[in-house]
Amino acid sequence: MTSPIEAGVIERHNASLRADHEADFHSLGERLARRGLDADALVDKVARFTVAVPSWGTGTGGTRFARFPGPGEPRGIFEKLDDCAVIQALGRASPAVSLHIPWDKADPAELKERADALGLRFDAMNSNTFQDHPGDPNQPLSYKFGSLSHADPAVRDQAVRHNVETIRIGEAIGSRALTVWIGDGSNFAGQSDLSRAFDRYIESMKRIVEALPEGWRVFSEHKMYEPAFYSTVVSDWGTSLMAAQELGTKAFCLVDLGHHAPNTNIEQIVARLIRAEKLGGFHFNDSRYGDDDLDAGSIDPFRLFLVFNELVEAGERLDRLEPAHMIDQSHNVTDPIESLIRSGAEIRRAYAQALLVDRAELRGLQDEGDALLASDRLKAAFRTDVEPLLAEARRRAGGAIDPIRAYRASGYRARVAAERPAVAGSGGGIV
Ligand code: LRH
Ligand code: MN
Ligand code: MN
Repeated sequence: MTSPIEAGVIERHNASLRADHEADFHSLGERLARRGLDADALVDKVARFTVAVPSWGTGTGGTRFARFPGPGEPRGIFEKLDDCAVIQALGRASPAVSLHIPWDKADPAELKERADALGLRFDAMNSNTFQDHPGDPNQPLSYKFGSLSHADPAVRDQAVRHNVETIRIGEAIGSRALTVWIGDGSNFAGQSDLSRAFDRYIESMKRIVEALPEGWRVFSEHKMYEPAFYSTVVSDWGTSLMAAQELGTKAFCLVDLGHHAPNTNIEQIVARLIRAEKLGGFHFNDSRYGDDDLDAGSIDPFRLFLVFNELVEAGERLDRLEPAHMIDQSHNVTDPIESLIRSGAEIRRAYAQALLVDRAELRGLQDEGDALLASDRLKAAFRTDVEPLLAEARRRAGGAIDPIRAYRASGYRARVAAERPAVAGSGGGIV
């Protein structure tokens, strides 16, 4: 396996932090033992939890106003994969990459070969019928007025064919799921028939489901608004659940944390989808106002913890669902590699904290109606500094105790900045 991080960087970095880290891990282990928890078992669980990196997150995302690319931006999918390998080498939380087609279109054999060489694999594929693709001979028609729900059957056919093509690429590179997010909707009352648009979406999705290979799943990703501002065809988890139920056993719902109104109780949505056996996966990110695509856990880590609290609470019911964990962020003011390393750790942090909750005690307090202590016990898990557990999981897997510092010490960004000429700084950003 080739690693873009020079051998020895991680070793030297870990050696410099080892003594402090061991003391911190030991002290946390003692405190956890008093609560009946085994630190080593927790490290194992945390190490098994992984989250896929979005290929599109390795470049500076930009907004619709501007994009401010940083040095050494990846110029295509193969350089994006190199950056993903750096994220994995240091953080050890992200062995898989989620691709977006056609942004990442390339010869599948080459994609597979490169990923294998870097020790990476591919998680869910993402199709893209929310933009026009002028250079793509397979997609000459415009998605201005929708894709899978478009009133014109020719546009719907094109959008279905694009999804099938995305599945075929995914098949060739070892993916086993397709995430469908459509921007379809309307900007004016009266512009679109709300019921007929949804009927057309379901009809198109049925054709996509038929094209799924054995063992594959399709995730429908809901989003309240944007780009359509009056109505969106797959606007909420209720719509997404209706679709998944109608589409059958291969169809599931994907929860992108940023796709809800501020203050929405997302953890309750997660609990409901688990109960309906339709939770397919996540796009993790954080937000304050809308689909901000900020770094996971950067604004409201408590909400992220509460989502994980539901996942851990579901136990075996969740294991059967095997939800796909993916990050979906847009980085505008940070080095995307640093953001993605840190987000992987934040997501694991929420998971580790949720593992600390004494479930039997909590249930007892809930049943007794002890609101204060129930909340306090849950908060006690959230308040625990689990950083030594996360660092130990990384270290045991060959990663860095402090991955951001190790990344900066590696000089990777300066090196690729010299190899990858700067890209233009203006023009519309992408999602
Ligand atoms: C839509 C979305 C969806 C896209 C990604 C780029 O807002 O969350 O997942 O594929 O952004
Ligand atoms: Mn998303
Ligand atoms: Mn989004």
